[in-house]
Amino acid sequence: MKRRNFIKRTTLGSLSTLIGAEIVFADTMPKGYLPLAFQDPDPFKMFNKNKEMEVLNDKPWNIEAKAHLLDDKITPNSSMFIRNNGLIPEQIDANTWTLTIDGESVDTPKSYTLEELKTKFNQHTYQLTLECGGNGRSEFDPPAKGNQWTVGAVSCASWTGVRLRDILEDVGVNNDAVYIGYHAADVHLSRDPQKEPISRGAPMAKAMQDETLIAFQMNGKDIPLAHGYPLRLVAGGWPASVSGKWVNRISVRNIVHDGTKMTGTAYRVPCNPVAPGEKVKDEDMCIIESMPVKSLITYPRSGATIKEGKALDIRGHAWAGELEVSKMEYSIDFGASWNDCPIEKPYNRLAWQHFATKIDFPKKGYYEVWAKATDSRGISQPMLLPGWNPKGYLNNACHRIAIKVV
Ligand SMILES: Nc1nc2c(c(=O)[nH]1)N[C@H]1C(S)=C(S)[C@@H](COP(=O)(O)O)O[C@H]1N2
Ligand SMILES: [Mo]
Repeated sequence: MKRRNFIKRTTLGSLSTLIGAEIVFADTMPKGYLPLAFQDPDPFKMFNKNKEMEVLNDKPWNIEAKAHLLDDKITPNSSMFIRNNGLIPEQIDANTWTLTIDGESVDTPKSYTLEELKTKFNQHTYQLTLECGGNGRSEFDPPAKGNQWTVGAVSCASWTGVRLRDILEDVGVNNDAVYIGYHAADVHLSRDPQKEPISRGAPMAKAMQDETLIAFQMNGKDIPLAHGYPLRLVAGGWPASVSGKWVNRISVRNIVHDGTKMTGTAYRVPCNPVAPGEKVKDEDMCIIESMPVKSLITYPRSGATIKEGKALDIRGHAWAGELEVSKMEYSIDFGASWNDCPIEKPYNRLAWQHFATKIDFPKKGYYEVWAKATDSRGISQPMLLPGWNPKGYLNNACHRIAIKVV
């Protein structure tokens, strides 16, 4: 990226200064060659991430948070997970960026500059929970291929933008519209320009919700590059793969969008439960829509110790896709009994909710605190694992932390 251009313009002498040693065989170094000393980028610096984040993959970049890094009510960039299917676009010029609305259900495609989007439509800000469909994948058995996310592929940031609905109404959408599909500027791993790393979407009803935004700000600033600068679709409560980063086109489709990662086992699960490892026919797979109820203890970290006779403060967040979390409970006896835990109302629809309580332990020893949320339909998190599926999606098992009372 910038670094490469910088190297082109840099003399050998200054390269040596940067490396901190003379390049002894500089004469025979190929012209334009980038010394390895500059080839291993530090993802924590490059993306401004907390050093405790876990890099699961560097081609493409996939980085997850740990539970305790998600303690803030609004997730800061420094602890927001990164999930990329391809390569981050390298040349972005916000001044010439456009969003085009097209597709079978649009008679006359229309394009907007960022400036037009910002001035023509009302701006809205929502806190929106974005959880990767594969969060928790590492627990499934038989294991599923893909990034082995544990618990940290979830965030709830504050997103500012304009409603997709307002844009679609401005363009004019025909009655036969069933789905929107996004297209973005990231590059396929093969670098083949004909291929898209990912192009997903949502049914019209989700596209038209108040909270579905075409966002240009995250937490009050330009969206960080890794999270979709300069423009991103944000659809809270659904698998975060629906929230296309670096979006430059949205197609209004008269069929269920058939872009990359909309079919096969990608972001689809068996419509009915299957035995672990079972082969599932393509027609028996359903697209993931609203994410299931889930929670995360963000304080203390697992492994904490506390003095006998003292109460333990715990806190965290819970969310339930399109629904609200109506009850929060914890257990210190491996789920044999449950205690109520106060939980706040969401800041807005599709924002995660915060819980906190104090826990007393009967005597010295090893304990686990298990957290369980229940959604407004009365559905709770499973204690250990939900139903198996081929790609290891939707693991909403109770989060558990270990505590020693000494
Ligand atoms: N253009 C584009 N959008 C994308 C992706 C991608 O690879 N390219 N990944 C998706 C997936 S699978 C997830 S989970 C979220 C991750 O968002 P984040 O990296 O901002 O946390 O972005 C989604 N949007
Ligand atoms: Mo994802």
